[in-house]
Amino acid sequence: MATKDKTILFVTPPYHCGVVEVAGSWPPLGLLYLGAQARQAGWRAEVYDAMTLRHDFKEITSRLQKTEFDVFATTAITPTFPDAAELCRIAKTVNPRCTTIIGGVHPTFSAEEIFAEPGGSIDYIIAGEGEPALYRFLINFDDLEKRRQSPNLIYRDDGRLKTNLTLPLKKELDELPVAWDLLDWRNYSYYVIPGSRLGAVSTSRGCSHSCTFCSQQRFWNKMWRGRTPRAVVAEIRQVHDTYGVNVFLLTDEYPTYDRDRWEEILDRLLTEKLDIYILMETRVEDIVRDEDILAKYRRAGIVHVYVGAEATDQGTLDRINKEITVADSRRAIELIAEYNMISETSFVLGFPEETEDSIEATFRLACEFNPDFAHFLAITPWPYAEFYQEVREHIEVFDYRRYNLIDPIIKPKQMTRRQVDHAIIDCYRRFYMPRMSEYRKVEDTFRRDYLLRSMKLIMKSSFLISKFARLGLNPKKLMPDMFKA
Ligand code: B12
Ligand code: SF4
Repeated sequence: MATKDKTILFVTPPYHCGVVEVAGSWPPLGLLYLGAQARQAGWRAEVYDAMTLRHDFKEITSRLQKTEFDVFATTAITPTFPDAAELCRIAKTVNPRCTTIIGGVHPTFSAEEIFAEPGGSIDYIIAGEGEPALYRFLINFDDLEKRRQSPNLIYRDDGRLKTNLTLPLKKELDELPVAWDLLDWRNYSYYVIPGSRLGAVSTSRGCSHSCTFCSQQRFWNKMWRGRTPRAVVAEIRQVHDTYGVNVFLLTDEYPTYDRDRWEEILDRLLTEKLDIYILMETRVEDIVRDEDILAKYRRAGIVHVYVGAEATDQGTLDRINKEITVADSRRAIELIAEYNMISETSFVLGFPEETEDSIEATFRLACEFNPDFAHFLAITPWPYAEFYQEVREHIEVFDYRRYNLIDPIIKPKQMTRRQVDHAIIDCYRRFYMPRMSEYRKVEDTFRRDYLLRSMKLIMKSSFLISKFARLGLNPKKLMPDMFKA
């Protein structure tokens, strides 16, 4: 065991763009896994969730001035990277003796760009799965030579990029502890269920599929690893009993990959008789496969299922290698509703071949699929995803803050980005406007309240309001009902 008196401070980038975050304030689960490793290495760990607290850089600076830390750690996906880099700059200004580290999908694959210029504020990237690598880094910290030999480390030395050996992915995920006590749980809530406390649990990591636009399959080496049902359900019970969490997001890319394991998780949840709600994402063909146990999903607490339909024509699905059929997407959405769960899906628009007509065709089919919630997203080429090279010549936006699935990044051959932006907001407007009155008529009170509250949150969210404004529309006038308390 190395140092006992050093502190690692984890801070979330204060980036906001709407969509998912309109529904709740979400715990930064990855940092809780990492905090537990820091403790195992003999360090003190602190999590400052600036994003959830909605602190701006000024407030963050003043908080850092009052905090002692030796290592400053942050995390980044592509849209949050510029803010994460700014956090490191502030940390170095406030505390020039600190060491800054960053991890997550964007830095893992963008080291060359990040270290292109000398004199940046990021000392080290810890690439890939963070736990074992961070542990070794902190254990080695006091000896600079050893520290620099830590696995998964990328840094700049003498103007050159140094990349260390990569650790294999951990086989036994159950062995990874989570430092749940690092959060102030009062800050986390799922706004759709009033008075709720929101937690996050990871039952598995990775995905074996190869969708070309996706960053996650590459990050986890196209490998799926699952935890045991016993450990997953014990953790849910513990977080529920200790912190009063009653809504759980499953953060997995693909929780249902192994049907036997998944069904055992459901069975164990049923045995526990917890009064909880679960939100999850999975693939459409698994919902179709699981028709015989969907009633069990619902009884175990699953209330909201997101499935990535992505497109309504087989050509586009094949082009992005989604490996699903349009028929399965349609059926999955029907089944989720049939078993009284809320269905959510997204349709990505703005491919190079997109036209006003193809968007209209997607919109019409999206209405036919009839999910409870549809998102019309701008296809976003993560710079390290296979899809990026395919569309490279059509990319017009290079500011990563806008790589958020909301702002069009690609200019289709026959449309402007502005037209794509307008088409997206028009899809939202036409999809949601008729639904308010339909949702009011839903008989099941849980379902009705859930739908109405979610709709209000979506419509009041800043990303839609600013999109509407760009079209010269005022959602308050278009949908006054949504803005009533
Ligand atoms: C939960 C979640 C959120 C939460 C974030 C809560 C939080 N503060 O963490 C909310 C709902 C706010 C959110 C919002 C958005 N999200 Co999100 N989100 C997820 C989700 C479902 C799970 C993330 C998670 O908790 N994973 C579990 C933990 C254990 O893994 P992890 O975070 O990757 O961390 C591990 C490693 O990455 C690494 N690591 C990470 N950070 C660090 C730091 C250090 C120092 C080290 C050493 C290691 C390290 O070690 C960790 C442990 O192994 C992922 C999809 C997925 N299945 O991963 C999408 C995902 C990350 N989100 C994504 C996107 C695009 C967004 C939005 C832009 C969407 C939108 N328009 O609303 C916004 C951005 C808002 C914002 N400020 O972040 C994309 C990112 C794509 C990309 N390559 O950039 C993903 C991958 C989804 C997707 N389909 O593509 N999201
Ligand atoms: S199924 Fe989901 S997680 Fe898996 S590769 Fe496709 S988009 Fe990525």
